[in-house]
Amino acid sequence: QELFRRAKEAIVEADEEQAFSLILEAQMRQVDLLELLMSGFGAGNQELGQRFDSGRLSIPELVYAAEVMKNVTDNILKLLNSPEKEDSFFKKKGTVLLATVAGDVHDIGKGIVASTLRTAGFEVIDLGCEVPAEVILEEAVKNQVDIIGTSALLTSTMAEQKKLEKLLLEAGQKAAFMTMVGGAPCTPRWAKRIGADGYSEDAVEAVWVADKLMK
Ligand code: B1M
Repeated sequence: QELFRRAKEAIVEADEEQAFSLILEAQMRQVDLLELLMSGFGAGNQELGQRFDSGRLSIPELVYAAEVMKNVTDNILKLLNSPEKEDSFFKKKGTVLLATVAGDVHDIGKGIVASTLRTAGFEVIDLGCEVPAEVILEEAVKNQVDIIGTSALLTSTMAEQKKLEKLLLEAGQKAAFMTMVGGAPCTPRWAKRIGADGYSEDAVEAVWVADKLMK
């Protein structure tokens, strides 16, 4: 779609004004906002990664463009999860606690996972980013959640997901929660190795995995 192409361009060019006007345009044209986020703005975000990788983008440029992506994501997720859209009619499927692990600020993907889970009928408690394993466990117990989901985008912070599994075992809480992991460097093999109950590649699969874990 042409709209998606322009959305991609707005992120690559870090043009926040243009990005926000594209969201309005999409709403008027009744384009699915989640698809606009994933296939349009998300594609721009991927392009940023590639440019950064190949040295065509400096860190300050990446930080600036990522800030635009973050604001765009927050805005779309707010629109998608507005209270009037919330279906209080049906019983919630379960509660999922989400966090990006300690030392890791990447929270764009986790935000999208939170949104798809909410849309699918889960209650989501989002603890944000840079959350230590101890706090994750504490909040999971306090809120009696069903699933703990952690996101890690850096190879160095994946170790925190392992730390959480260890902490759950040590605290005798492993059986009380299902756990799932995600984020670009994670794999099904990693999930299995650390003893997590589920892994998902993207936000759509995350719903499928969460559904399975609730059974
Ligand atoms: Co950073 N960064 N970054 N970064 N950044 C990556 C991850 C990197 C791959 C870029 C690169 O070098 N090619 C690289 C990591 C290398 C590695 O360790 N393997 C990297 C680096 C090195 C860094 C810094 C160290 C750079 C520096 O300062 N030298 C620094 C670290 C800061 C820190 O965390 N302590 C850093 C900083 C940043 C910004 C702040 C500029 C910004 C983050 C802004 C933010 O999130 N608020 C940023 C960004 C934007 C990226 C890239 C370009 C894009 C990440 C993203 O948002 N992807 C990224 C390169 C890339 O991934 N191509 C990169 C889009 C998002 C929708 O996808 O997050 O994968 P993703 O989420 C997906 C799935 O993974 C899955 O579903 C989501 C939606 O489909 N998923 C889950 C995610 N979590 C899940 C949880 C689940 C289930 C599924 O269950 C619980």
